[in-house]
Amino acid sequence: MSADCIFCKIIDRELDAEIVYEDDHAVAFKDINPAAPVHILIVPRKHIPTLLDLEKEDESLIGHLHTVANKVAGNLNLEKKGFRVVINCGADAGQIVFHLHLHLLGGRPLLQTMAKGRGV
Ligand code: DGP
Repeated sequence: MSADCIFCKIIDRELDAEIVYEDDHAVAFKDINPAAPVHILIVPRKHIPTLLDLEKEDESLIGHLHTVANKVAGNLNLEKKGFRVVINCGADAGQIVFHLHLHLLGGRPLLQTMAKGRGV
């Protein structure tokens, strides 16, 4: 846990969030500023600031986060129409929370959002 990390606080229930899934290694909750009808953040319980901070030992964890994304997408009935999974890394990608997270986006066609720059 990192003391001033908002996602660590959500994981530890010090901050409120609408949690839709959790297990021993990951927590998934609704984004506070959704860019699509479905916008879920999937975070590891382990505090890893960015994708660049992944270590060899985290390889199974990053795979697990994608499995969780699939599970949550299934729970929210996104399998048929599809969805997008995005990781922002660093300033040019617009990363604002420095606790590694996957954005799971769906519920509408998303091609236009990439063109407009809010593919998240
Ligand atoms: P990124 O740009 O990849 O770092 O996206 C961070 C996302 O986190 C952004 O879409 C908004 C969301 N977010 C920021 N603060 C909070 C919060 O306190 N609660 C929730 N649920 N989401 C948050």
